[in-house]
Amino acid sequence: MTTSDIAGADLSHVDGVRDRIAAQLTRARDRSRLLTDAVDDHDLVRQHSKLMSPLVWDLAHIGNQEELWLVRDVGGREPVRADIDELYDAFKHARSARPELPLLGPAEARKYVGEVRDKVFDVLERTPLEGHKLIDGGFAFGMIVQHEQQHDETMLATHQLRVGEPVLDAPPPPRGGPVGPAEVLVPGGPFTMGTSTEAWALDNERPAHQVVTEAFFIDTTPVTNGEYVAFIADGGYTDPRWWSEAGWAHVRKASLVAPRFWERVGDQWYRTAFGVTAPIDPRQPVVHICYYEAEAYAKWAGKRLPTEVEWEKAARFDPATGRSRRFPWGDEDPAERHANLNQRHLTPAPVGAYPAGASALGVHQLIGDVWEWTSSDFHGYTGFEVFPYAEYSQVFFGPDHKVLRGGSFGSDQAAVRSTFRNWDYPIRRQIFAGFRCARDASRDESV
Ligand code: AVJ
Ligand code: FE
Repeated sequence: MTTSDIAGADLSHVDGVRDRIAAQLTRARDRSRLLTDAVDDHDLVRQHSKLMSPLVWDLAHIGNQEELWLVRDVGGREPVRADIDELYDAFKHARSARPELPLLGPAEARKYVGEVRDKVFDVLERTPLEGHKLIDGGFAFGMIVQHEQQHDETMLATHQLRVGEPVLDAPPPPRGGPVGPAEVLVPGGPFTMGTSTEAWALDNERPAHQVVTEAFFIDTTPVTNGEYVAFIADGGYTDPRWWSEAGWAHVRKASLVAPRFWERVGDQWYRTAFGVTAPIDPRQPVVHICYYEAEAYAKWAGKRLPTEVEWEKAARFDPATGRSRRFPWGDEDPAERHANLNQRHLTPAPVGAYPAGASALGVHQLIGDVWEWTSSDFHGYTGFEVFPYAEYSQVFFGPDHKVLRGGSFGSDQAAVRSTFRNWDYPIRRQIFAGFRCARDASRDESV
């Protein structure tokens, strides 16, 4: 099985909420299986980076969350394995400590997640999908589908950190194309941010609320490898003028000189992706940079990072109607022509590869390709309510985490929307993160 075998997401022929849930659960499991069957038992139990869990931890954790919410809570059934809850509670053990735990081995973990899944299909058949908030519209099932897909993206990042022969395979992304002007003007005024209606939206995306912005410019595309090389070549990493105080301290301490997984040979930069080393594609969005690098590049370029408000307005605002779309291209679910999602390819696509996915204002590749760092700290919107548990979002609110938007080539469409909010520490580079720039519009530019 290659990664493209798990990428099909057209569920438009599937009738009814129950059948859609079943199809999404199966899609997620196919992907988890692909990512864990691709390597041998040694690679499943070992730690490929202090930043990551052993793959076999992610697998059993996926099953344990599914058991907690769908078998026990929604289903009201007896526990499958109450004895292992503590091992797979992400708050009890740091990722770096997980390899030393008495974890289920690969065969046990596979058996466990299979047993849980069998019970979940039974619960799904017998549960009315309405009547209380946790289950309305199939929410709890949607939350668990997203949880599995989020861990699958994390496991994909573990694969990227793994050293050894390539084990994943996928076709190259579509070719790039024209994108029009380098920047797009987003008009000032109100727009609707967040959602109160998207059935599977998580608590931090809620509620829908009006936000007023000034006019601003946002880049039509994410910053590319070619553009980023110019920053490196101009001495960007050694010039404190471009870095924030925290960014400069970090770049010195961590000795950063280029994006993670890059290496220079003579005059050429190479990048290693999933075990394959090749010259960088100057037209692909840069990936595996931290927040501080994005911030420094933007300053060097005479710009800044967008706030998450600006990012979402550029993605959703339709000036013809004044309303906010579900996705940049409209209200329809992502199709292959719209965005580089679902681990269909193992790399960001060159800019201009998805003209059908551009926003009403003409901004490209907001969804898919690379997560985009914004300048915003992660906070609850006004009217935020914890649902259904504080450990999903609320415990991460505050100045320590920066918001990322849009999803990457490794995000599944079940787990990405224009309202979806991701977050991480500003020093992290193992996630599939890049960025685009923005700038204020001057008075005569904004008319
Ligand atoms: C939303 C991606 C930051 O992986 O830490 C997984 C998602 N929450 N299990 C993470 C999540 C609980 C979360 N992110
Ligand atoms: Fe989790």
